[in-house]
Order: sequence, then C-alpha cells, then structure tokens
Amino acid sequence: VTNAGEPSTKASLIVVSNRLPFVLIRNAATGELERKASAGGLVTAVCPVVIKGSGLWVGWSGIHLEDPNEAIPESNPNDQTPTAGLKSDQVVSVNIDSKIFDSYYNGCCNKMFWPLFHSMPGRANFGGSHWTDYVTVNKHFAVRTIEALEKCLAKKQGSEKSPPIVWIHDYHLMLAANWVREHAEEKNLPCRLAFFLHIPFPPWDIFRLLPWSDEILQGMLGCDLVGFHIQDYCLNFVDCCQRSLGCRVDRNNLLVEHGGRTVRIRPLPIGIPYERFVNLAQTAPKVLKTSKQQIILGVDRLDYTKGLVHRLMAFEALLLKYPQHKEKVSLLQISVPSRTDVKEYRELKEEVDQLVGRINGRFTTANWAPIRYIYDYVSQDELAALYRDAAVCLVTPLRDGMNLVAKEFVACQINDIPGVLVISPFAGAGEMMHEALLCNPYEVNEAAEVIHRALTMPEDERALRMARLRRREAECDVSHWMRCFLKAVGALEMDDVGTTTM
Ligand code: GDG
Repeated sequence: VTNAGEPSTKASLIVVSNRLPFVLIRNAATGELERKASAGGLVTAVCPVVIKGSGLWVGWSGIHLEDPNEAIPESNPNDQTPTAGLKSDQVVSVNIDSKIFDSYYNGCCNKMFWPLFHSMPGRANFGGSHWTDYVTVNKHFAVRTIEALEKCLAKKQGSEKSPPIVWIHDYHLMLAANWVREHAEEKNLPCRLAFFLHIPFPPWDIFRLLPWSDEILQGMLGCDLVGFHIQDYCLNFVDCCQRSLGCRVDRNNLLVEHGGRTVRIRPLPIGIPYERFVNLAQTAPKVLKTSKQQIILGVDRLDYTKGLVHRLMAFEALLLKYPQHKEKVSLLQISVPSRTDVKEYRELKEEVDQLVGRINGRFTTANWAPIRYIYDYVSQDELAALYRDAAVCLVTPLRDGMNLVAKEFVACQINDIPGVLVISPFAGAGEMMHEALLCNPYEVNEAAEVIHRALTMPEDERALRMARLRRREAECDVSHWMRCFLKAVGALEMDDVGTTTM
C-alpha cells in the first residue's frame, strides 16, 4: 500500500498548538517582525492541509508582543518551507504575559507534566501557582480558538459542507478542549474537536499522583477524538478515565462515555517526511572523512528521558569488555541544548560533560578519542549525512512518546551496506520497529552486548533488517499519519480512504 499524494478533506482544519509553525523575530535594523520558518515533520504534514482547506493555526509566536494587535507578517517571498503558503489571516497568535507564560511553560509543563508523563514522578515538582497559570493560559487559548472558529465559519458561510475540525496538540493544552466545546455550544458554532498527545500517557498509578489528574482527564474528554502514538498509551488513558472518573469504557473498541457523549480514543503513530530524508541523504556531502572507523551515532535533545548517561556507561562497558573496538569505533553524540532555564537540565549537562570527560580521559590514545561530543544543533544536511554514514544508531531513551530520530536514521540508510538501529523498548518507535535490535537502557552490560552485536552483524543480516524497516517507514510516513487522523475524525475524502492502512 502506498500513500498517493497529500491527504485531503472538505473540512477546514484549525490547528491549536503551544507554538505556531514559525517563530517571529524582530529585525533589529527595521524594527519589523519577520517570520522564521520551522521544518519539523508535523509542520510538513499538517500545514498543507490547513492551507488547502482555508483553515487556521492558533499558537504562540515565540515573541512576547507589547502590542497584541501588531500584525503578523506574510511569509518571506523566498520562503520554500511548508508554512510559506500560510497567509497572515490564517494565523491567530496567542499573547500572554511573559511571567505567566514562563510559569505555565517551564513551571507546569516542563517541571511537572514532562517527568510525570514519562513515568519519572521523582523528578516532578508540584507547585500550586504553576497550575493556576496553566489554567489561565489554557483558557486564553480556548478564547482565541473560538475566535479562529468564528473566523473560519464566517469565511466559508454557506459553502461549508462539513464542520471545521479543531485539532489541539500536546500536554501544554490538555484543558483547552472543554472550554472550546462549552463556548462553541453556547454560540452554536459547529465543529469537531480532536486532541493528540505527542508524549506517553502514563499508567493510572502514576497519573493519579498529579493533584489535578481529574481536571486533565475531563479537559481531554471535551474532544470527540483523542489520539496517542500507541495502543498502550490509549489503554492507560481509558484506564484512568474508568478508575479516576468512574466513566463507562469499552477497552476493546477504545471508547469512553463522558458527559452524555462517547469519546473515541485512537492509536495514531506519527511518521516522518520519509522522502525528504531520502533526498537529503542522496545529496548531503560527506561529513565523516575517514571510513576506517565505525561510527556509533546518538542524536537527542539533552533531556533526562533520552537515557544519555546510561548510553555513555554502556559504551564504556563495551570498550572494557571488547577492547578490539578501541581505535576502530567512536561514539558521535549530538546533544541539542534544551530547556536550559530549568535546573534539572543544567545539572544533566554537567553530569554528561563530566562523564564524557572521564571516559575520554580513560581510553583516548594519540590517534583516537572514543567519544566525540557535540553540544549544539547541526544542520539538516549534516544530520542526514551522519545518519547515512553511521554504522550504528543508538536510540535508547528511558521513555519516549515515539522518537523520530530512529525513523530518520532508517530513511537515510541508502548505502549498499546499511547500518544497524539499536532501539529501546521504552520508546513508542520500539513497539513497531521489530527488525531493530532491542536494548533495555537500564541494563548497562546487556546494552554493551547489543552494541557489540550491532557492530559485528553480518552484512546480509543488516541489509535484510534495514530493508524491512525502510519499507514500513516509507509506507507509514507523516502524510499517512495525517490521513489516518482525518479518517479517525471522520473527515477524509472518500477518494483517499482506499489508500489508508492502520
Ligand atoms: C516529541 C516527543 C515524539 C534533533 N537534533 C537535531 C535535530 N533534531 C530533530 C530530529 C527529530 C527531532 O529533532 C527530535 O524528535 P524526537 O521524536 O526524537 O523528540 P522530541 O523533541 O522529544 O519530540 C517524541 C515527537 O514529539 C513527535 O510526536 O516522537 O517522543 O517527545 O526530528 O531530527 N535536527 C537537526 N539538527 C540537530 O542537531 N537539524
């Protein structure tokens, strides 16, 4: 089954996310606002559908505007990215006082929800005022979303055959749906409401540690459809609705009854813009100059969920147990700076810096350093070249909603002799990428064995595993995800239905 073209729908799509699909920056010379495009997979898949259906995008622009009515600029004429066609009247920017926004974003989302939803409650820091700010921000998003809905309906008056879809994204906005529903009902505005969570949804005995767990469930149940990456997260959510709220549920069909409605819960595993990564891999110039050494690659935001400390210890264990890899193998770790205003992230950076220093100090020779550590963002071209030419890619998070790095590595494996993917079962991607080598990051010595197996895997076995991995990612790319979402929300064009497998 192949994905023919972009998915299409007659309904307008209103996307609501913490961030807009571009950031605004102020040109220091002219004082004018300018757009800086973002190139993530989500934007690539979702933006064309918003543009085609005259939909809208609601979110924060990345800058706190003194005048909230300051006009959003049109895209730069040279802009080739998927957001270029998004007109300024299709953008509803959300402006919030910077102190409240910081408390909502860092205090509540990053310090409470992020660790708890990744099943690391020991790292969660519950603070009452952050929750109050989270409520305020979600209410404000709901108000702006209703404005977007009114605008959308006014534009399409008479011609609208199917009600607009409001699609709210991620843990930043888990309360907004309920208020959107209430206002929409009061004002008699037709719409379908959907939510997608990009991170894991934890089991009930972890979720209920949150002082506001019931409010969150009720907020999400304001939707008609709630999507997660994998079945397990769906089942966790259904469980929580049953045990915390006492809802009637159907676990087999993933349905939850709430407020006289039936809410559908669906696994919608996200994919990547597969062809774009293949093209990048075909054209990106070589970055690694020597082919004598095998490169083990790691690419992650510097986040404690990504298992970097365990990975470094596994690599050290590998060098101790299998000294034949000394001077032949290097670990190239790219760590993108992330959430640097949160203490835990600064402490993690210190810990990783020290560990890299210690391991390098222990093994480095005149001609070789075991770890090359980049604490920076690398360009898309450079990333594609590294994915293409690495012998092994280590995707070993302690917990991860999906993990796109695993999929991008696979897409870029265009060399005759492919590399090997090592993946943690605690990433959503680990559920589906069966032909990768599974590795429990907590078992450091076992992880070293898996890395050794990857480095010494026969060529025919690598080729077989990689071909199967690539086929799946090519089929289940990000357009496929978009199509599955539209189908689940009941808004896919009939012509498209035949090409969808799930
Ligand atoms: C959340 C969930 C879920 C990274 N370093 C560089 C770079 N990247 C790009 C990768 C990839 C993306 O960042 C990271 O995606 P992940 O999926 O690994 O992780 P999160 O940011 O935590 O995303 C996650 C995802 O949402 C989608 O639903 O999979 O589980 O946590 O695309 O390529 N890109 C470039 N240079 C870098 O140095 N160019």
